[in-house]
Amino acid sequence: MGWKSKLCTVLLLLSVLLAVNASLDYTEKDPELKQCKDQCRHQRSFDQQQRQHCEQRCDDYIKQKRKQEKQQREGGEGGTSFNKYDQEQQQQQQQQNPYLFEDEDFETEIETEQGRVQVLQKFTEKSNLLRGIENFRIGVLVTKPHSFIAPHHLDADCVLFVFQGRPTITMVRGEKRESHDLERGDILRVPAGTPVYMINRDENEKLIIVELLHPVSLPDHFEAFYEGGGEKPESFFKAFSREVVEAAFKTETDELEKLFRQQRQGRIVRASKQQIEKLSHPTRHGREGFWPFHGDEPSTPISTSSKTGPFNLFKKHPSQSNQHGRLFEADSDDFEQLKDLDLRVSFANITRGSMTALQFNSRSTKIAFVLDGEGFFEMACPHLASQESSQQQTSDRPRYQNVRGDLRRGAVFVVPAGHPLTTIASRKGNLQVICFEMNAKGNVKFPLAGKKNVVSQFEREAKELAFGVPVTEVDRIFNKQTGEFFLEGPNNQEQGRLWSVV
Ligand SMILES: *[C@@H]1O[C@H](CO)[C@@H](O)[C@H](O)[C@H]1NC(C)=O
Ligand SMILES: [Cu+2]
Repeated sequence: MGWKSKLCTVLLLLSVLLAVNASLDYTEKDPELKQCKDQCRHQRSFDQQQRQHCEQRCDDYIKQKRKQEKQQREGGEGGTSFNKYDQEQQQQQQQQNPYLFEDEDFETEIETEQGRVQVLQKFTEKSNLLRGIENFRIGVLVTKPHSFIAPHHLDADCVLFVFQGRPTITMVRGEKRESHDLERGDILRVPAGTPVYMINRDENEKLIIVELLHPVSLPDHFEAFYEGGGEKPESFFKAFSREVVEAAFKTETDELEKLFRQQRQGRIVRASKQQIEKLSHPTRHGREGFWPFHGDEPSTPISTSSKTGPFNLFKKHPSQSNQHGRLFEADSDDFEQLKDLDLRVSFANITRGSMTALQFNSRSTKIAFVLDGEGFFEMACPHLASQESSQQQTSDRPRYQNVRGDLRRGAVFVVPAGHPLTTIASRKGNLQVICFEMNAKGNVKFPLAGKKNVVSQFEREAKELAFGVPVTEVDRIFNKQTGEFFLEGPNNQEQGRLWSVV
């Protein structure tokens, strides 16, 4: 049987397989995809190219399937909204929710046996409404234990967040080299153009890193440049002409070719236990004393400066904490590396069945990445509503459109400044989200429900004038919820009926 027909059998088999356990990783979120790829890997007769081709076919197949499923879902029903246009509106917004990104919106930049890098499409590719953040990109890196990510530099500033695994990252800064052993909860800035390599020193855990990228050359596009390599990854040295390289290295081409030909395993490879040990460099305070015994030559000093080191989000006191969730935040006061990007990084751990109080950010536009759990968000957006009414020439449409998006691991959603939002965790488990918030300086989070909500701070007369009812009525509603920030969620969310019509 030729390998192509084998592939067909594999795909056929897969299309009848239904219930499989959910896989716990971003690289192969879809159990069907994982299985498909496993099959490719276990075809003995395949050479590497055939295997890759086979895996690519799996990707394409799943993408196609996802698209079809999505189309079907969109024909179906959404939640019930508070206002009277609910059904019609729900259907429309499901089709065109420009604020939600899912699997099929990611592109795979790197994929090897050991790991994968995925980059989210440009924000403006989805919608013009996102052009305020067009200069930012989101990436995800996932590797197996004991991996090595080949040395490279990016033409983009990068702020990374470690969700899982134990990476050691080494950066070359001018004549200095510095390494940082990172752990869960660490944030680190890798300045644009810094040559960097990384390992996952954990023996058992996968590495999961989420990155915010800010390109410095083209506004919305970045590239990686690999110093080392052979056939795969291809080193940028190979782009130069023979004479130039010979002169630059004072070496004959034959010898150079030997050097730049061997590596074939790609940009993420497996490292041995000994190599991992050598590449781990504890430079944290309190662990610095290990240095002379760590096998590092004194001629290449390792920096211990906290100015360039990581900041651990989870070691800071949560800024909000109750039984319904916890919020950890860091801005440039906590971590100077966030200053020139004017960025705040926050991590919300919303307890199962709970929600965040309706609220909005005064200046910040937020990019949120779902690390774990399921749930949904709802947002009020005047932009979408006005786009629609201009098409349909109707004046009795609501001014704010309900934007709702289902959230699951790996989803990304964007919340523009000023937009009221709530995020709800399903009853199945905690919803854990990492957020990058732009325009951090001077931003205020305004609660719209619960303690300290905006309306309760209005003067008596203002309340009456604004709502046209006695102040007691306004206060009765706005003071009833005594929780703050994280609240008990809706009861009947499983049916997808969030607010019932009164
Ligand atoms: C989120 O909360 C759950 C439940 O309290 C906990 O098990 C989990 O470790 C938390 N996540 C993080 C990253 O702290
Ligand atoms: Cu809007």
